[in-house]
Amino acid sequence: MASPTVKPVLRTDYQRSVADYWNREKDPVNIKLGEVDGLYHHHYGLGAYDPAVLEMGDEAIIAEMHRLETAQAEVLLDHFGDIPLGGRLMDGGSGRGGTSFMANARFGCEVDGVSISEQQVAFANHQARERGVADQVRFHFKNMLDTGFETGAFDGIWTNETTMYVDLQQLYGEFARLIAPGGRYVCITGCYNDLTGGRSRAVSQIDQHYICNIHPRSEYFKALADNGFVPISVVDLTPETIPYWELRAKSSVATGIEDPFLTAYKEGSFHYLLIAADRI
Ligand code: GPP
Ligand code: MG
Repeated sequence: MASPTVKPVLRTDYQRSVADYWNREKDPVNIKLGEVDGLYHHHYGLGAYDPAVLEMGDEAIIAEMHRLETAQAEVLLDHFGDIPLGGRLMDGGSGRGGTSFMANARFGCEVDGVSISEQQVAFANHQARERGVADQVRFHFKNMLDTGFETGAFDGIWTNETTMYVDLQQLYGEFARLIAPGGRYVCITGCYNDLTGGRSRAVSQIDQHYICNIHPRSEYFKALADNGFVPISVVDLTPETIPYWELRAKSSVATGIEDPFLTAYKEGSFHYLLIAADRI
């Protein structure tokens, strides 16, 4: 009998280049912030910063940036409402695991994180063991476009700044299969503004920096509707993320991408958007 064909996780040159970037990534802007309390994030921050930190030195600035990044993940998780006891969530593009650990701590649910970076998966599974939650929070070297998880396995899925790496129709086709009817999808993303006409220079600079492909706002709603998702909340988080970028620009861990973000947000060519949508 022929053995079943095992599909590789990385299927395209593009996916291999993205995996390579994240396998090598050890930027202080992420590592130093993670070391504050052991929650390692790969997303930006929300809310006002305390201006006193500017007088207190670098360590205080880094701790404040980390606080804003953790606040961002809390806002994302707020949009799930209640997750039933024994529920199961998936983190699409789970990075070093920060949001997954927060979800497990908040809901007491199981979490499966998927990433195409083997380094990130190994790092996050190590964190899960250190935190004593490896029986509930697991990270997998899987492609979120085709995870191989069973149909209807999840009560909800989120993507925290990862959708700019994938085709949205493929992504939401897979998520529609994975989320049980009545389950919820929550997304925080950066998207470009259809009204300002194509990618601005600043948006193109962000794409180039991260090797990603930022989608227009309209594409999210079309792809969600095409795949059986009905939005319940749409929140423009742009005004709440600008202070994070202003603080980051003043910090020792600035990476050079701060100006394009601030330009894109302030000129209106780019939005930091949250979408919560139910699977019908
Ligand atoms: C941040 O991760 C997110 C991305 C790389 C995706 C791009 C996001 C957009 C909203 C366009 P990170 O925390 O690893 O980035 P950085 O190293 O810059 O902090
Ligand atoms: Mg970061």
